[in-house]
Amino acid sequence: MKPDALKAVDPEVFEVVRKETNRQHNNLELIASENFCSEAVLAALGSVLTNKYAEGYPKRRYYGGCRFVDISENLAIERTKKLFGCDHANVQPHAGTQANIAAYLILANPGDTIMGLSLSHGGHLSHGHPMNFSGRYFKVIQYTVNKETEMFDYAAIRKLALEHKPRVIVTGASAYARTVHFDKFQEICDEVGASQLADIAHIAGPIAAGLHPSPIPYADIVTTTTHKTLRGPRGAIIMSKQKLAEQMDKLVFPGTQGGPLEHCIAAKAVALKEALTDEFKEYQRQTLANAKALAQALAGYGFRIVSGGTDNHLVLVDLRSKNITGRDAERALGKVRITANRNTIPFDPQKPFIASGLRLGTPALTTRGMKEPEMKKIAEFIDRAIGAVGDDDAIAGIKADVKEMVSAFPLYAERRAEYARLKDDEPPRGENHKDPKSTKGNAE
Ligand code: DSN
Repeated sequence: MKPDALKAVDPEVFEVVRKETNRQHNNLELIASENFCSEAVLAALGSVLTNKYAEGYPKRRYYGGCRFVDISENLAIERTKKLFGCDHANVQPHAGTQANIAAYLILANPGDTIMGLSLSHGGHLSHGHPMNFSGRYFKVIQYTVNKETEMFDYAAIRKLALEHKPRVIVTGASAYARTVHFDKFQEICDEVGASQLADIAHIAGPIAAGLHPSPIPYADIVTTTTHKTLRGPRGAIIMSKQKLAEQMDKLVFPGTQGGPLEHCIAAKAVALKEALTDEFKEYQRQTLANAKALAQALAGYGFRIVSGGTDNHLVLVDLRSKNITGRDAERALGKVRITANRNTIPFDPQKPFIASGLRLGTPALTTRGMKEPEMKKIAEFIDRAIGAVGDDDAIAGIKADVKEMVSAFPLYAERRAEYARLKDDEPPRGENHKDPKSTKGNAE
């Protein structure tokens, strides 16, 4: 649908989409789990495939008329297998947590013991948090990072596993900047008789590009979202060894989900095709180089980088030396149009809602074409913004510098031009059309 038509049918939602498109262009996006997918991915996502019910799997559906969505779902499956080298792939999970629900139910029974990284040490809600289904239906043992190194201590994890004999050990993280050694985790799994469930949602892109060790040779099940470093639509994928293929498909549908989102699955296929290119490999290399440059530059401004650096796309920053909490830093950055999220640091003295850290990631800005020189400037903007709380002139200065930077790396330019045209086409509204404030929305 052309934006004109959306505007005619629902001007309120049109405004949301217009403003969000401009916001994404006008802000420096440093949320480590976000990215900007391509126009091709968006085209598949916004297609009539959303209309189709296709419960079941290609050639084994419970509805008629599935011959075309069978093709796109098979493409997504085959491309996943090629990209990651897995035996079996299911591309139907609606989101990462849904993928993990199915994975747990294949590997364990409710009440069994599972072991995952604590959320406050960089884990994920679905890795055993007490408020999440994973913490409610399983007995959970949480491992942490080492207090000194702030990295995984495989000897300590082994000791914990030997003590509790979990059925499943979950590997992978949401805020861990160092290499995950899936082979070492597998040695522990083999020793205690556990299955390894690797959740690679954050590092799927570097793994696909061969820049981070892959869990595929080791883990029984690997889950990933498709919208983070993989730069696809919002959704997830499960991969497994052949021996679990049939069971896994049954656990996704009908076990834990109903009808698949065939428009999302087609968009996953497009993103996976993009991920199989050399350009994507180069994009991943630059994302990691940018994270290193950002970490180094921030350290130069006196920020303490958790674990002393990064091996992947994210940087975890301890703000305590700057006398500001994660929550206040997130707000200070928001004022100058830098988007990031507060995050707990290992052994954080603050509650998660306040937090002592910031999690910064480079996937989105690297998609815009930014490189090391921009990362150095962004570290400077961050340092200035954190020092500028309450100083309106300083904030205005940083905001102007951010504006200059984002203007040099346009995002969704054609869409924004179209929205701007529609905005300009609006009939003058009495005296108000002369008021510069009437076009303020364009700069959101
Ligand atoms: N909420 C995601 C993140 O930001 O890492 C994980 O699902």
